[in-house]
Amino acid sequence: MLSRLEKILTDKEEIFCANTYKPLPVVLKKGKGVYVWDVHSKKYFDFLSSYSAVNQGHGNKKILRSFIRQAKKLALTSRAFYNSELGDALEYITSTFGYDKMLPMNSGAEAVETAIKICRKWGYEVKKIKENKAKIVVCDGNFHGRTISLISFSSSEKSKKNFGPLTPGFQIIEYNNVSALEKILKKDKNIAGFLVEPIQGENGVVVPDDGYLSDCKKLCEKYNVLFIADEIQTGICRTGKLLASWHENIKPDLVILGKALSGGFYPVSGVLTSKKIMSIMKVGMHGSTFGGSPLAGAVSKAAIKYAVDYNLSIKSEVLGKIFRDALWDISKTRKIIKNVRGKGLLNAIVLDCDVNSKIPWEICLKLQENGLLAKPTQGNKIRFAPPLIITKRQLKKAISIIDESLRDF
Ligand code: IF1
Repeated sequence: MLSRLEKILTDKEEIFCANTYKPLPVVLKKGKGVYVWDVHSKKYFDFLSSYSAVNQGHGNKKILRSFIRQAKKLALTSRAFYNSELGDALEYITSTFGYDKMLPMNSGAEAVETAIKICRKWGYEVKKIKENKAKIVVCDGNFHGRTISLISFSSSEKSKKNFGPLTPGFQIIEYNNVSALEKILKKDKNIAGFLVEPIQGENGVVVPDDGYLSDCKKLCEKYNVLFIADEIQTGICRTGKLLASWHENIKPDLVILGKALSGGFYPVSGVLTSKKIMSIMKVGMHGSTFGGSPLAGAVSKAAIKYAVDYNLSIKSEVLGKIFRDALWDISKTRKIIKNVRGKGLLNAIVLDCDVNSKIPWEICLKLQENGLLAKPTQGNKIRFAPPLIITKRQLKKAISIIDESLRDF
């Protein structure tokens, strides 16, 4: 039940903002580390981390310091001029991820669109696909963002209805099915790229079989197709490695980053690739007002440096295992849990209820009452993704809240 103050604030949002969301009935005003506080100063564990944008924790001191220092000096120049931060930041970021170059953008969707442009151009100018014939293979259950081109290849009819005409040039295959990829690559010589999430976040934290990604990468090499990993949600230590692709020791041709690339302070995204592939993007072919700003450079360098210096991958790996083991344990008495899945600190429970059931939402309301914020995804799953700086002690407390909240379901 919302208080009077919360009602005033949520009504304002309802009246003046496009109504494209159904938020949990909580009004947040402060965040620190793994916690957020509502307008009545009630404290919650943030188990969504803004969909893995706040891996480094709310109000991360190191990133904040860098953000404020740069914002005070110079936030934006446009790319019409050089700036003192970008080159230094991208030198650090590209070397950390093992690539030669990055094309900096702002939102994740923009970075996916950018990767599609690079892939298509490579298809025409390097693979010599006939003009306007290039295709990119994607997976059913994908989520890559909400622009017209990106929803064009969504497998959810709801997300594309009445937004047409849709962008052509995409083929959808089954996720986690290597032979489906082999079949299409064998048949169609106009395939320029394969765009895939190493773990499907929005689809309910769907983890593919071990070897799926490496088998697909080998097929892409065999058929001269670019392997494009969308690591916007799985990247930056979320799954227990700096990139989720590294669990299978593969090096995607293009890696797409976003979200925690700035620790949640400022929209920063980008596409990492080799000098050879990026060389096809010439002056005037792409850009953005804020992309590669001095503020983006300073914040993203600080965000990645923090993730590396504080070993967030190892924390995520170790604590994620503890978390999943605990959820399996809870499932012995909380029969509503049908499955537990995830990698590192990107996890979800699959509930034993229909995808249209109200139970997941009611469980999230109960979690909220007990001091933990999470949201259902794809009907009967609840994603649990705390900031990676969570301590073992805090995780244990959160696990007891989840256990307690599931008691009556
Ligand atoms: C919302 C979903 C998650 C992403 C991957 C690209 C993007 C996203 C793998 C686009 C963004 C966000 C969008 C956000 C909610 C959240 C989300 F529910 F929408 F699908 F995480 F699963 N690739 N995901 O996860 O990045 O343009 O948003 O910066 O739209 O409310 P973006």
